Amino acid sequence: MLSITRIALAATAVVFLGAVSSPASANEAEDKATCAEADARYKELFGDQKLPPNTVVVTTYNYRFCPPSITVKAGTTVRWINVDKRTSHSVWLKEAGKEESTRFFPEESWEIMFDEPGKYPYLCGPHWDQEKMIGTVTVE
Ligand SMILES: [Cu+2]
Repeated sequence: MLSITRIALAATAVVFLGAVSSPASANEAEDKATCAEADARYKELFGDQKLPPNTVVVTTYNYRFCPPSITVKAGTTVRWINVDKRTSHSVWLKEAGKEESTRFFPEESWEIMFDEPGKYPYLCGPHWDQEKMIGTVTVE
């Protein structure tokens, strides 16, 4: 009697853990795959483009910012480049009290220089709500 209860509890624990951990890792794997595609698109489109000094690139692709989180030094310009085929995106540093950027279309970009250390979460205006297209810039 006792051992049956133990087995049942153990089985419940496994099912519970599985339910909690698998959706998160599935999303993470999906995001990684999306960003790998975005990197390939970027290389195809802009592979030999020289960036100005102190500039880093974040791509927008398939409703994701790639990479979604970056850490930069104060004085760095972040350039968001759209490597999608037909969707436009924006960058909205809403928590920092900024206005939403203009929408940038495939192969277009938008950029801003970060000179104040801090954590800057941002959204894509048209896609943050439905698609959870969000990112963070941490400035050191
Ligand atoms: Cu978007």
